[in-house]
Order: sequence, then structure tokens, then C-alpha cells
Amino acid sequence: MLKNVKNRMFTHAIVRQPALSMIKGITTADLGIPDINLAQQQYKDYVDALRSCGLEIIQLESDEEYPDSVFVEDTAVLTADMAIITNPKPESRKGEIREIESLLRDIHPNLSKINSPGTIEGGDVLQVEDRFYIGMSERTNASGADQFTEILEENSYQGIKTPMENLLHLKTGVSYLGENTIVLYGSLVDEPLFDSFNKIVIQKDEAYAANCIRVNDYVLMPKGYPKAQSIIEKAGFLTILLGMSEFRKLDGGLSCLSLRF
Ligand code: CIR
Repeated sequence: MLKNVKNRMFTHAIVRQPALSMIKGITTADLGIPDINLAQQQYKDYVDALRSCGLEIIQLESDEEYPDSVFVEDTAVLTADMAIITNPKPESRKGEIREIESLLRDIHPNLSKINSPGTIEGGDVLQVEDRFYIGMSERTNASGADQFTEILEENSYQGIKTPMENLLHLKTGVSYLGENTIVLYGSLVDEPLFDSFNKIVIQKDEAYAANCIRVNDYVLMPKGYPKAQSIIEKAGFLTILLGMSEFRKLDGGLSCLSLRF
């Protein structure tokens, strides 16, 4: 039997301070080098927003060895009763899991790991109640998705491999807001797996806004995407807008900056 995890409330978030080395992070965006002072301010505003949604923050120190380590979401998938340590694909990111694992071993007795040759990143995992959509991106391979699904099933959850194209991660183009409402962009708009949801469709000129997060009573979304904001608010959600320009320069979306549980 699958679990009943409707109306999930979050109580905690894990975040990691941006490293000064983030100027050397992986990117395909042609938006320039992040301004570290502005990135630190945007990170602080993000953490304050999570606090204002009622979350207790667990903050890891920055790690200069890992330029992309601020994108903590990619290193694990968490629920109230399960933690799965991922295996990021880029060599420069693999070591990020070390500190997350030792933190989670302290707070989560039920911990599993994805092993090579399997790779999977948290940005490719979208939880909708008791189901987990797994984006088959360039970062997540079949072995990673299969191992992940096996662990989910042992914990009475379901894994669903989800085809996708032209996006870094699944959640670059889809976000679940609760109340059966889903935000979609690009090829995911017509993906039959999402046909039973109420769809909020994001236009190409505001594609970055497809990555947003529902945190308790609010939807946190990037600042500067007025059409997306208006449609999400018209659907009945309260929004908090956050400057994300410096993380966007590294292909990072709003969800990537925290692990909520
Ligand atoms: C990377 O390419 O791995 C980082 N520069 C960005 C990761 C963004 N993470 C995410 O969307 N979950």
C-alpha cells in the first residue's frame, strides 16, 4: 500500500552557504560570472524566506572545494521517514555528498545511497505526495533511476521514470504546488504523465519561473517573471518573490538551494 502524504508540511530545510569558488561553477548559461556579494545577499533572502514559512534552518558551511555546493538539493532526496543520498554525475560535484551524508546520518536513521554506475541528482526528482517523478536527464541514468525506484518501493513510495528534453533537470521545467496543481514548461507541458493535473503553463520568455517551490502556505518563486507570478497568484497561491539572478548564471533554479523536509 502506498503512503498517504497529502498536505505535506515542511518543518526543516538544509542549506549550504555559497562558496567564493562558485564563480567557477558548471554552467551552460551565457549570463556572465556570478557577483559573489549579490549571490550572498540573494542566498540570505532565500533563507529568510524559508524561515518566514516556518522552517527551522540547518545551515552547512560553504566548501571552497566544491563550486556548485550551494545547490544542495542535488545531493539528496528527503521525506519525513526516508533519506536517499544521490550520486551526482559531474566529477566536480561527487564529493558534495560527503558532508550531506554525515549530517543526514545523525538525523535520519533510514538512509540509503545510490551507487555508481548509477547517477541521479535531486533536481531530477519531483515528489507529488506518494509518487516520485524521476527525470531521465543527462545527469540521471537508468541505473540511478532503477536503484532509486527500488529504495522508494521498499519505503512504500512509487517511482515513475519521466521522459524530458532540453532541460538541465526535471525540476527546471516542472514544479508541484499541491492541490493537484502543477507548473510546467517546454516538452513537459504535453507529457501524458502530467495530464491529470491542473496545469499552469509557463511561456518560453519566462522559462526560468517554472522552477518554484511550495513551502507550507507560500509559493517561493523567482523575481522578475510577472506573467508566471500573475497566473500562479490567480490560481489561488500566495507568492514570495526572490532575486535569483546570480544562481541562474550557473543554471541553478530556486529549488536547488535547499532540501526541505
Ligand atoms: C550544475 O550544473 O550542476 C550546477 N551549476 C547547477 C545545479 C542546479 N541544480 C538544480 O537545478 N537542482
